[in-house]
Parts: sequence; structure tokens; C-alpha cells
Amino acid sequence: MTSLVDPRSTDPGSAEFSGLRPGEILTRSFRVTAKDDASLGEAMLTAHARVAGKPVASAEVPLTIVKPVEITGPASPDLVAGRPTAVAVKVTSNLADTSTTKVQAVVASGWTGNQPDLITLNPGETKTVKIPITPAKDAFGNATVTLAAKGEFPTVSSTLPAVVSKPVTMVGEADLSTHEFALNPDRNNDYPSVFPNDVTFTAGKSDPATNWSYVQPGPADAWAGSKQHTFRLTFNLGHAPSSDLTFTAWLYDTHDALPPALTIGLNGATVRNVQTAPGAGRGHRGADGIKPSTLNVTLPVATLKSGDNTLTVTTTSGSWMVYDAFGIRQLP
Ligand SMILES: [Ca+2]
Repeated sequence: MTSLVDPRSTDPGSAEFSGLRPGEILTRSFRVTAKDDASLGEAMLTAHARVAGKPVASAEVPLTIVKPVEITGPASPDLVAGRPTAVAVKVTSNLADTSTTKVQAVVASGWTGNQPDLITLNPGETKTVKIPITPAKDAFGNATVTLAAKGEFPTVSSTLPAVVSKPVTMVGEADLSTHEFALNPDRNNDYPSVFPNDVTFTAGKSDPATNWSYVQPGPADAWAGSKQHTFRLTFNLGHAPSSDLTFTAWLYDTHDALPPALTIGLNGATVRNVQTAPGAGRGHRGADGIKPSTLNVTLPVATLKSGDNTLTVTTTSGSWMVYDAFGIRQLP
């Protein structure tokens, strides 16, 4: 008979080998469950063999104790007060059986962060879930978000430092979807006919569903005339701000080999030239496998004024980018 010592349980608890002939080797498998409070990492189990109830041999079996599931989120979620931002959370099962897990964000009072769907994971499988997290309307600065995975196992959690900004003007939701914009999800070839003069948009007045194209082409895109394209965003400030603001584009995806270089202008002056991050090159087709990124451009306080301000985004080289959301905000 062979048994294992220390874990919460083994299945079976022991195994009998009867009729074992001289020199014969038999193998039995045990399923081992660690205690809920077991330390993670290397562990040693001892297998004992007894004959007629008397111990005759033992062997040490090295094991590694892991969490039932692993959850990882962004290093520091970038959130906007009073607005939902989709936080992508990866969940990997270390369990031996198919399991059902609820992944949720545990957030402060006044915040919301629910993930309504249960996910089913096969052993070793990784899935990414999008959890919309909405900070309280008056939140600003550093905050903490805890991600938790619950199921028929001890709850696994991961605490992340988050940063909450104050929205000034927001268009669309950072929900890892292009659904709120014109031509979504894959009508990029219609861009030249629908937007022959590119995009001109007034925050609070224009409708993103018809006035803002989900895709902004670049000079490398023959389907859009192989030329630079400028998107214009006019936003109103009730009074001149007392600190810098930031233009943020939550990009659903960009071209993988030729992500566009941009010139950002404000009220007629160039604010910054910036290179977007390479994406997965799929977002203009609405396909899975996108690689989102966030573009932040500081708008110096001296360049802003009370009343209407006009920001321009020009693709000066490279190919396209696809918008998830964009806006003007104050970073802490
Ligand atoms: Ca969106």
C-alpha cells in the first residue's frame, strides 16, 4: 500500500497492489489536493509503502503548489472618473478538471466593477475577460483595484494600483469595441466615399455613429487615397483650465508593421509629433486578436483657452489606426 502525507487529500487515499510478482512494476496515479492555506512553490510529499501493515520503504515526491487559477490584469489600470473603462483580465486554470469561474473587480464604495458572465475553463486554458470598471464620479488620483476569481476553490485575488483621471470631454466608451463609431466594424473601404473631406467633429453636438469614422487611414493606405488624413475635434471649455489637459485616444488596434505617425495640433499650432504603437493589424476588419494601446498627448495649459478649442490628429506616415474611444481629460 502507498500513501502520501501532508496534502489536504489524495484520491485515492491509498492503493493496494496485490499479486505483485517478483520484479514486476505497477503504477498507480494519485490526485493530490493541497490545503487551502498551503504555501505556494516547491513542496515534498512522502510516499510510504507497507507490506502486511509494516512500513518497508518510502520515497519523496517533489511537487509544485500553484494557485487554482492565475489572474493577471494591466500593471496599472488607467481609469476615468464616472466612466466605464474595460480592463482586460487574463485568467488561466491550473485545475485538473474543467471549472467555472466568476471574475470580478472588488472596488471601493461608489465604484462599479462587475463581470456578469461566468467563464468556463478547461485545464490549462487561458481566457481574457473584459471587466468594465467605473470609478466614482469624484474619484481622482491613485486608487486600488482588486481582481478576484471565485469558484469551487479558494478565492484568488490580485491587487493593482490604478490611476483615475477627470474627464473633460469623452467620446465613446473604452470598452474594447468600435460599436459607437461610423463604418464599424469593417467598412474601411467605404471611408473615401463617406468621409471625402475626412472627419470634423464637435463634442457634445456631433454624433459619433455618423460623424466619426472608426478607422483613421494613413498615407500607406491605397484604399483611402494614399494620403495624409486629418480628424478635427472641437471641444468647449467653460473657462481656461488651470493645468495641462491630455488628449487620449484609446486605440482598438493599429497596423502591425506600419502603425501611423501622427501630428497633433491644437488651435492651429503643432503640439506634438508622435508615433503610435504597433498593433495586431486586424482591427480594421473587426477581427479577434487585436492589440489595443492608449495614446496620451499633453495639451499644455498655455495652448488652451475658454470657449471652443480645436484639436487635429493627422496621420503623417504609415497606415491606419482604429478608435475604441477618445477624449480630453485631466490626469492626476
Ligand atoms: Ca468603444
